[in-house]
Amino acid sequence: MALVSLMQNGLLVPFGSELAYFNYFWLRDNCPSSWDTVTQERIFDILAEADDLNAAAAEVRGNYLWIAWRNGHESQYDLCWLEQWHKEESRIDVAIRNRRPWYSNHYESMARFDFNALLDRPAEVLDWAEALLDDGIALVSGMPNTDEALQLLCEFLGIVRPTYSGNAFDVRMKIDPVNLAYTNKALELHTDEAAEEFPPGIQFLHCRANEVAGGNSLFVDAMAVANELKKAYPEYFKILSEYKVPFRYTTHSQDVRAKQHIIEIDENNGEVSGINFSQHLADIFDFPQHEMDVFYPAFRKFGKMMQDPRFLMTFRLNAGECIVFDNHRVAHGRTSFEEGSGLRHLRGCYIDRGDLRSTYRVLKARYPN
Ligand code: AKG
Repeated sequence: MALVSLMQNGLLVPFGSELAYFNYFWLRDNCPSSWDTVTQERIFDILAEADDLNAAAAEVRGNYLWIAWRNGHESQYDLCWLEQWHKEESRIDVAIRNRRPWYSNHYESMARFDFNALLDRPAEVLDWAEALLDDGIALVSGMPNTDEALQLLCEFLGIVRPTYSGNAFDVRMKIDPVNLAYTNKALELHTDEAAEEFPPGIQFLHCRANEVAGGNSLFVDAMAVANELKKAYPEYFKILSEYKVPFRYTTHSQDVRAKQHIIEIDENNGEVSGINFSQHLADIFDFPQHEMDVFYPAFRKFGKMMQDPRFLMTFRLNAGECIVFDNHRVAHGRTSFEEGSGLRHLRGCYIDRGDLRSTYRVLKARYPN
């Protein structure tokens, strides 16, 4: 029988020629009896355990590790499960999938879905979620010309996430515009709502009408650009991922401010997880003037790389289409359009990235292939 060695704060389990160490608190916290079988939430209170929590005996029994705790409780752990933790194969996976970079020619190969097909076939929603996780962008066509259609589309993936613009916003020319989107001016590449403490994750832009001369859509995989910046100009990449930049959004009744990293790094794996970029919402950079000497070249290089024809995808959004994209990964904008040349109306809203990942996990478990 394989011998388990009891130590002061944990125990050693033999896996082949290796000895794997497990901490007592971790083991007790994750005893199978710690979980409510219905809600799958933990019902065990580790805080109530003695400070010197300790095993009285432990041994391998068949495929299980058995532990008798000093307070009389007994636990059994599946050895394969423990081995996976030991090999770090069970780390909680937040990001889930690998992101595929894309470039200016992505329009033809962009993942496309039909509103009614999404409505009828939940497995289609899984494909859509995968495309959004991998590429950060997908096009939905066949959208009814209603507010409710957009709300429903969001609800396939999550819950509409309100922002300082409310539950949804209408991009069309307005008499007293509170932001540049509501004019006919060009909108340079940006991510939305960088002035919010937590800028929203997945953005939906439902095109209800686009009859104007001009007004084409611009999209760029800013994650791909950031990774290229990292290779070509590591010192710029460092600056943009370390400095926090102030953003501000003001209306007659709002003054929303937050500081963001231009390039966000995933602290779990050190990879680019997103960006915040908006010249029109950037507030006055407030770090010491001599630091502007290094910051501005980095900021300008990154912004110009996003505009590079190699990265920038341009196309026309048509009535009945909804472009859905990761607002932390994909920067967007539009060209200016001629006033009086027709109607242009886009309706937008957001859900959180976490909602997308959650829906993906649930559907993946339901439709594994
Ligand atoms: C925004 O509302 O943030 C936009 O970028 C609008 C895009 C468009 O008008 O095409």
